[in-house]
Amino acid sequence: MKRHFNSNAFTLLEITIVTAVLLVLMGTAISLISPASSKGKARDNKRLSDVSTLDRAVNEYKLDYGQYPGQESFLYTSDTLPAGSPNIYSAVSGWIPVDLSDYIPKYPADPVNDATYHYEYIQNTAGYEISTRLEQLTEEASSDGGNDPAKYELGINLLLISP
Ligand SMILES: [Ca+2]
Repeated sequence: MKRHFNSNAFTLLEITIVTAVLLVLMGTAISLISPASSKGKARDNKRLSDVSTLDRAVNEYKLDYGQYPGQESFLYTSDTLPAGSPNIYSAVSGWIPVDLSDYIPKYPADPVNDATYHYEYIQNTAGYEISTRLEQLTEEASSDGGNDPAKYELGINLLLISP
C-alpha cells in the first residue's frame, strides 16, 4: 500500500516537472517567434501601402495619357534591377521604365525585394494588375478577389498575373 502511494506521488512530481519544462520551452519559443512575426507584419503593411501608392499613380497616369504605363502584356517585377541600384526607386525610370515623377516621388520596392518577395505589374487592353506576396497578412491576400491566395492583388483585371 505504501509503495503504491509513493509510486503515485512520484508520477505527480514527474508531471509537475514536465509541465514546468514545457511551459519554459513554450515561453522561449513564443519570445523567439513573436519578433519575426511582428517584423513580417510590418513588412506586409509597407507592401499594402506601397502597392496602393503605385495603384493610384498608375490610374493618374491613365487619366493623363489615355493608357496605363508600360509595354502591353509585359510583366514588370521590382526585383529586376540589381540589388542596391538607385534606379529601383527612381521615379523617372524605375523597375517600370516609365516616368511617373508627376505622380510619385519614387517607385516603391518590396522591403525584401528578391525572387520571392517583390512587386509585380502588368497591363493590357483588359486593364491592369499589381500584386505583392504577403508574409503574415494572409487574410488580405486570400480575400482580394484575385486568383492567387498568397498574393495581395489589386487593379482592374486580377486574372492578368498567373499564380
Ligand atoms: Ca489574392
